[in-house]
Amino acid sequence: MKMTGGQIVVEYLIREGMPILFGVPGHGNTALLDAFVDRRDEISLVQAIHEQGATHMADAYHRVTGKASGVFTSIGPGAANTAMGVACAYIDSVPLLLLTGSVHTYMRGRGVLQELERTHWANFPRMIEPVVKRWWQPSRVDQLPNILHLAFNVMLEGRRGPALLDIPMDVQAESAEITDFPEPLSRRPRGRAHGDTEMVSAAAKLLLRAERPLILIGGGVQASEADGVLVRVAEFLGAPVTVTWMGKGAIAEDHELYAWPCGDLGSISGNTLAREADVILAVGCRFTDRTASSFRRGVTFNIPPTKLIQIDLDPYEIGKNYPIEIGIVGDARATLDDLLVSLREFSGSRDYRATPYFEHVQDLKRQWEEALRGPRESDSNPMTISRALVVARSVLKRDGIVVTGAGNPQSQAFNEFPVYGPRQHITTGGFSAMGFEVPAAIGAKLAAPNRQVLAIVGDGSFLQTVQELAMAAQYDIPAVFLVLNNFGWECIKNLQVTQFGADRVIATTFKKRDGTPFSANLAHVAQGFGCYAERVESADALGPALQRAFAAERPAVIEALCSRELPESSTMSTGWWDVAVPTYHREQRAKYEAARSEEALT
Ligand SMILES: Cc1ncc(C[n+]2csc(CCOP(=O)(O)OP(=O)(O)O)c2C)c(N)n1
Ligand SMILES: [Mg+2]
Repeated sequence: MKMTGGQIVVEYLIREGMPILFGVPGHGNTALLDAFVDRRDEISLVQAIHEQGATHMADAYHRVTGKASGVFTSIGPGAANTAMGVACAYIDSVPLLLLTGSVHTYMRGRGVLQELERTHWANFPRMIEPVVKRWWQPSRVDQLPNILHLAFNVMLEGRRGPALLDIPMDVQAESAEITDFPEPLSRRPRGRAHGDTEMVSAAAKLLLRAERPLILIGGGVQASEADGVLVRVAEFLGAPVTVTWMGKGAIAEDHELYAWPCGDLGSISGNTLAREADVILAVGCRFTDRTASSFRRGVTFNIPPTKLIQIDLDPYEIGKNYPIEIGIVGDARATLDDLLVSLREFSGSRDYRATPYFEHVQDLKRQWEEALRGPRESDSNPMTISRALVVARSVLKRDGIVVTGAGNPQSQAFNEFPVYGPRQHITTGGFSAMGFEVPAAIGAKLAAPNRQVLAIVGDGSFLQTVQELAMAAQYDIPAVFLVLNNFGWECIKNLQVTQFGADRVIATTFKKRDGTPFSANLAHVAQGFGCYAERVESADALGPALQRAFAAERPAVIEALCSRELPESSTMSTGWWDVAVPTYHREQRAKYEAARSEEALT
């Protein structure tokens, strides 16, 4: 059958079951988009306002459904605008197919409109190369079927991530005789990668001997849908569970063994249990500085002497930041399934509730709740973010999805806002990127139209991608956006104040030249985009406003004015984070150096 390059792409995406793509057109991809016209009942194209928004939408669509989606852009600026969103997806191992338009093969290097060509012709792929697993730039139409199957295998197999097809305009438009169109599953490995049997049984024995076992979970647990077996392993061992940003939600956070997060932003319970553990079972996590309190010994971890069992699909992560007792390369779910079988072989089930360790875990959890009580119940006006989060949690249904991105809202939701199931806490973990929340909440709502979706977003982050509200209004996507407006990049201001002094605030608050605080009226802005919107000044008014927002059944923004001065403008963090202090701040520098001397990069 004769097919154009565009038709081949569309046919293949449909065969893969890709439901939706997000993007912005240009002259560089009209030939590709034209091929969607005749297939629009089988696959949808959604217009974003900005290509960054499109990538966050596609990314969140996957995080909620587990299905990969795609992004389409023109050449040059349209393609370059995706860099941020593709980077977020890459660092968090999210599959995403990026389809960019590229220079006609016969014009390469001539400097056509929007071509990057001074070091190499048609050079966009090299701009994005560090954040895609692999990229292709076909030169002929008949290369496309093979490239498409490879791109899907690359995105979906092993540690997932984005793939790029940079498709020349002529390749989109010209046709070739395609006789052997690949059936996706005829070329894709199936099943899961199990960990080494001997190592799994060694891990089971070590865990059964442990007196203070702890389970640390990262994004790999969510990606492999290992949440069910993870809870059974935790209950079998009576092991408390702590999480990274990417792991949050894999265990219901009202489970008695849930210990809240560890790390620099982490909780009393998460950090105490992590540093006291004799054995840690870490699954699908990278041990970043944020999880490990910048590797400062004894703050979050004490590895060694704590013995580490690490399970990860990517061998690169094993032993990267801490030495291991046992390292197992494997899919989280398959390997935990095997581990549970092995545990049951060696031991009967135990009544963990009768142990002193369980009592200790409960006691630490109570301490954490107690520590949060002040900011949560604070009457400060404007309200604390902690109080706003309590109100938001009381409104959001149990299976609601919460989306965060950066700043205080992301950190505080991590520590203070319980979620009750996997794929319900959508956040940009590795990149912690401002601008993620608005488009990601839109993508999440499209992915789960029957569930509530709530973005919890700071004013700074909101303003970076606020334009996507127009897209949400255009498509009637009823996500709710709670904007915690503290008139600035408050978490960074707080860092300046606590590290350098109250008189060292620079370039972080939004102020007029005469020093008066400034903010656009974000509710009015949202109304202008066609959203339901309210500005709320007191915590008591927030609950009813959020109820109205969910009832509005169209995109809705609730702007809540929040505290701007410490201590009300922040909350507890019980770990350590290595953020450099200049030597001329002598006192602070001395303290910083003392703390830094306890970091151990092994
Ligand atoms: C794109 C991007 N630029 C800069 C940063 C650094 N940064 C992290 S949080 C933050 C401020 C966030 O402000 P806001 O969203 O208003 O939340 P707040 O901390 O004020 O509550 C900044 C500038 C970032 N994470 N992402
Ligand atoms: Mg702010």
